[in-house]
Amino acid sequence: MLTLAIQKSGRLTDKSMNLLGECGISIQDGDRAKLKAKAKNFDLEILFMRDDDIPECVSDEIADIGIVGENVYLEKDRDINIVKRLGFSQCRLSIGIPKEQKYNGIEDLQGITVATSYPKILRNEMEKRDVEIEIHEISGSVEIAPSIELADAVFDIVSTGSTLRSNGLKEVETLLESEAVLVGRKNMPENVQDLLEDLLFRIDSVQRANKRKYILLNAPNDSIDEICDILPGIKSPTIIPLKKDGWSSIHSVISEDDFWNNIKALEDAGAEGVLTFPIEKMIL
Ligand code: PRT
Ligand code: ZN
Repeated sequence: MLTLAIQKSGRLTDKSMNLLGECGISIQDGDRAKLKAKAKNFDLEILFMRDDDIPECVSDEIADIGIVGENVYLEKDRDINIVKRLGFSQCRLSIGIPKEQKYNGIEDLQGITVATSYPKILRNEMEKRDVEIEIHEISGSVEIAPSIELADAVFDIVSTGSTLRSNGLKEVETLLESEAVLVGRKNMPENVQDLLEDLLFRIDSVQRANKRKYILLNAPNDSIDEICDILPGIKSPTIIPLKKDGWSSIHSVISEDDFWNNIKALEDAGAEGVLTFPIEKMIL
């Protein structure tokens, strides 16, 4: 059996459960008041816990794998691996200083005191940048530290920046970009490794599909070559003749970015009736 630790209740919980759902794994009882659940159709057990406990739980081999923010993985610094980057719950870890203070560059941070719940990441990142600071570790409400003169600056998670702004701070340096990651323990037994490979295969299919769209459009036959150059397709687009003489329907798969970047070119080439559909899974 494969044992997966996920956050019991927080920003990662729904997205972690959705990912399992997209991988075709349904959970026996969705009652999260319980600490454990089993999958109905995959040899998987789920442990629900605080995100901070997940790296230790994986390094102690209570769980084989876990889903955490990269920030938590790095700060806890356990002997575990990142098995897969998951792309959701993106955020950045940044330095914020009082908004009225002038800022010319990272050298302005030399010698200041910074309040944070991420002392290890902060120390590493500042060492890389050759700037010496004093770190004041606090576990919550980091943003209020400058206003109560506990520190000159803060280092914390930023997403929209509104928490910093509402505490009279401005973001001046991003030291780390983070996203949810699947972490795994070292030296997995072979049967557990096989189950993990199966799960990773499913996650890859879901990630490939999420990045792409199925596109369908109509075009005059003499535009087909030009449109096919714009739409590379998986191997080659499918072309089906329409009842209307001299016209065809072209079907292909396109990335979301390519779609928006090429929509004008498609129109200029004579495409009409352009439709896109989400793809549920893209297996190979
Ligand atoms: O209870 P438990 O310990 O399990 O949860 P938690 O409270 O420690 O974590 P949680 O659920 O808040 O976040 C889990 C993970 O989500 C984090 O470790 C990050 O990897 C990721 N994440 C993504 C975020 C945010 N975005 C985020 N905006 N984590 C926290 N925030 C907070 C941040 O702490 C700050 O207070 O949101 C505020 C900043 O947001 P903006 O939009 O105002 O800039
Ligand atoms: Zn936490």
